[in-house]
Amino acid sequence: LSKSNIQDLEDRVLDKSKSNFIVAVEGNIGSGKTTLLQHFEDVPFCELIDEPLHKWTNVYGYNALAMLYQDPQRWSFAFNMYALLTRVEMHSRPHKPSRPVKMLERSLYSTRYCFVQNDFVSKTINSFEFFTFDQWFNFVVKTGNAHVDLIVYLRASPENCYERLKKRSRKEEAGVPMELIQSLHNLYDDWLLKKKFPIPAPVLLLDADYDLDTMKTMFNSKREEILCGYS
Ligand code: DGT
Repeated sequence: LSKSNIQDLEDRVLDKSKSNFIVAVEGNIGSGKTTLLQHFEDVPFCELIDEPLHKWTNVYGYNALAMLYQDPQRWSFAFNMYALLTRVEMHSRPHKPSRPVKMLERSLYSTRYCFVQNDFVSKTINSFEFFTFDQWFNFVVKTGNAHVDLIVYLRASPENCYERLKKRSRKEEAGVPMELIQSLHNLYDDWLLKKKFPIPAPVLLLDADYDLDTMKTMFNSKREEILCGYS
């Protein structure tokens, strides 16, 4: 984005959103959420809060993400409880005065409706663990610590997500099976398209199956919608 573009964008976005605004970027593993966040990194009125991956790979010296994929039965519950904590931190971090738009990589909602739901259905967590997480989730939502104003859903085919995942070859994700990508894809659709779970904010659906350049052009043309929900 050029400097004059950004100034123009700032005037229009801030005029429309009127106050602080929280955007959650959602989508499967490998759908391109990081690319979207990076695309807006020069926008001075927007604060980017990416996924706390560095925290998950070093929890008091434990690589929790690696443990999760090595033994999901043993570690899913602990991982998701820790994810709940780090996500609440993302949601509730105060807006910086000069940055009224906050853009989050995922939200507490996808931890619950996609990851934890998948763990419960595939039996990597049991009913007691599921209800414990769910009670915490409900409490956090009820007490206003998971607010979002807009969800941007990057929807890519499971095959593309899996390809990208293989290509970037994060060592912790070496054991991620295609079944997980497929299941998360279905759960994202259940939640954000079929509305089988509560949707906390309006959804902007973006087709994320295109190559990088095309995605960047799309992000540019939709920049106002992405940053404040209006074009
Ligand atoms: P991107 O840019 O769309 O490819 O997204 P990434 O890969 O930068 O980030 P993402 O969303 O794939 O998350 C990193 C890893 O953390 C991935 O292996 C999935 C896992 N993960 C993220 N959130 C949760 C969660 O809430 N629960 C569980 N169990 N795993 C999670």
